Amino acid sequence: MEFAELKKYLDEHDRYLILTHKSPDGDTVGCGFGLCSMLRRMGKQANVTNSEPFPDRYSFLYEGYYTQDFEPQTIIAVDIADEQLLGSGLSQYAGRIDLCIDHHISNKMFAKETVLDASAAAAAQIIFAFAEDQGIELNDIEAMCLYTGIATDTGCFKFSNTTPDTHIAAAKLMGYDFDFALINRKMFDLKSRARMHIEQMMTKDMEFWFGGRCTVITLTTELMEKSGADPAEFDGLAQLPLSVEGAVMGITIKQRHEDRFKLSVRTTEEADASAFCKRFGGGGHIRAAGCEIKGTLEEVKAQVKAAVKEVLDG
Ligand SMILES: [Mn+2]
Repeated sequence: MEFAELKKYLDEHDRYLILTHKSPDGDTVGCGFGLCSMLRRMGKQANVTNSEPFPDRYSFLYEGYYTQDFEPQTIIAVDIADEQLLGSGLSQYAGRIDLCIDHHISNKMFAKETVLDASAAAAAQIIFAFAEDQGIELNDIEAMCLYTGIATDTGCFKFSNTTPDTHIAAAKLMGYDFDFALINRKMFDLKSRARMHIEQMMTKDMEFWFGGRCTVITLTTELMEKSGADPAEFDGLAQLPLSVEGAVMGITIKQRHEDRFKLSVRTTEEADASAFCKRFGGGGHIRAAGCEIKGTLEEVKAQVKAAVKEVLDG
């Protein structure tokens, strides 16, 4: 669907329910509340929802939001590539989504109408482009929501999905009145004390194999329990080992069960993470992949070390 058709579609329909994906990120939440506000200003009824309550982390995106009382007629999904991502709380909408606005090349085309631009760094970048193309003036809150979506999906404009268009969209959004520096601090710099403590432990016990060309951190269930931190605090550690200078491979070994470990592998252009994980029946992308290995921690480490040696020697 082109932008002009999308505008016509939004004008002709009403009673919108906007669905966001499970384990919500800044893009899906930003798109949800940004689009909801735009629709309400167009004189439409609109609500936003998620499988679970929206995380506190994004509370600044829905501060003034209130639920409107109406029976939903038009179901929109934002930043959702697959109906599986609706989560159990929204699974009743599977098969009845009217419109999907997304930027994932893997989109399953499950909605009756789809606005898809896989070159956009964030779904929020598509909504911004739509508003600009159709002469829809944004307000400060909508601009803040869309900016947050773009900033979070690009890792604060660091990931390779960032394009000149991404920066142009962000630059125009920064012209509105909201505190982008505070948002980026909240999204990228601030961490809980528990998280800081976990990173401290991980850094302290980091192993440097083969002269530091492979760095390894290990998360045992014992260590995770002892920390007393929420399990979610252990997510997203995989990037940590590769941040050490000289590392070509960064491996995070996380205990799943007594004798089962999950590996997250990150690599620079000198090694293929996906090929490495395939050896153990896993897979993924060339720079980021994963697999599971059975055995005691010692056995798993020995196997992994032997495989790493082959990769680094090869
Ligand atoms: Mn996204």
